[in-house]
Amino acid sequence: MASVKRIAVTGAAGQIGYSILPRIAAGEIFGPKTPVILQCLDLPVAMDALHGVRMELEDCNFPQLKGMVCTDDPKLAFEGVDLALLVGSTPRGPGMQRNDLLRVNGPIFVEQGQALQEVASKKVRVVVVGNPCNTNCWIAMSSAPKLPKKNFSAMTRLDHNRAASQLAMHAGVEYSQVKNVIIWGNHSNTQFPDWNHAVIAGKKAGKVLNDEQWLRGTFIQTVQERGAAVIKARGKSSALSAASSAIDHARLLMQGTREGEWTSMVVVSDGSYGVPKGLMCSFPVECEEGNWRIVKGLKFDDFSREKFQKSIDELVWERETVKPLLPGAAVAAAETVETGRSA
Ligand code: NAX
Repeated sequence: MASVKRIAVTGAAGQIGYSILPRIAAGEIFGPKTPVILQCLDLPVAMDALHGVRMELEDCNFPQLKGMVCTDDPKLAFEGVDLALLVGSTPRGPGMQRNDLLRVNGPIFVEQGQALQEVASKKVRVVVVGNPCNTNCWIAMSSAPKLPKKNFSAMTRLDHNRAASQLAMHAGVEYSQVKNVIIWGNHSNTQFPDWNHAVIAGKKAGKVLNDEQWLRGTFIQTVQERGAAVIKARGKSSALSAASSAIDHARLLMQGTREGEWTSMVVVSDGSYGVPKGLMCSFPVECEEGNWRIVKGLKFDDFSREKFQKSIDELVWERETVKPLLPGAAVAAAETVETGRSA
């Protein structure tokens, strides 16, 4: 039997929490032979609801589930964890602009980054789902300067899955036939879903579809606006698909991508593809045993470069907007990452 893994989930009483917890408890991230302990965090006001989720998980009799912690204290929730899925945050309310959301959620990720640094395993992998996830991840990473930057990532796998399924449906093939789409940039409607390197049943997607107008227009727009379309249809934001994609993200990170395949993931830029060093940006990555590397050497045409640059510019603006939220020491550490200067 593999050694037990402790997995923290924040916002555990929320919609995504409800969909993701049973899948983690069933062993979908580390594999069915690895026992898990779930360490669930939510706000004090959500403790009754979280207790109900706990009862349901107990009632499932998952053989891999060896224990559960349910708490409103980040230090208890993150104690000794190997993996932390940071899902909980304040949703965007009516009339809220993106910078309002950044300012409301920033302090959550300062506190959680600091708590992770203090009590989590030194090898902890941190995956941010709560929006705006790129910049929340940058805040958490910058608030935990003693943890390696490479241990932090945020989720664009939902956008990646959306892009792949749109290509599959347009081509009339099964979902599994589409590989290597890429989401570049921000998890927002400036993201650039890129089909140029994707393959459908082993052939270049552009050649198989032979429909440049659809790819440059409807495809990009559908993927960028899919979250809003789900809200319009369901009256609630994506939860089942977000949970499923978070499972994909964490499983691929921990168990590895297949030979010749990549996933999209928000990771800290090393300067690749002209993305400022230190920015949390979505790239194509290959993964192995909890580590990722950015796929290098892919080419952009002018159209793609312009789309990607728009998203990079938005990320730079977001980072500037949240910098005042970081405690002084964290700002200095973050600037060291950006400039490569030592403190
Ligand atoms: P819900 O509102 O259903 O649940 C959020 C939960 O987080 C609530 O139970 C709330 O009490 C809790 N929470 C709030 N502040 C907290 C804190 N400081 N510590 C611990 N828990 C806290 O939202 P849900 O639909 O589950 O979505 C969660 C987050 O995922 C949102 O920020 C949402 O925008 C984001 N999403 C990210 C996606 C992505 O692709 N990266 C896609 C889906 C989703 O929209």
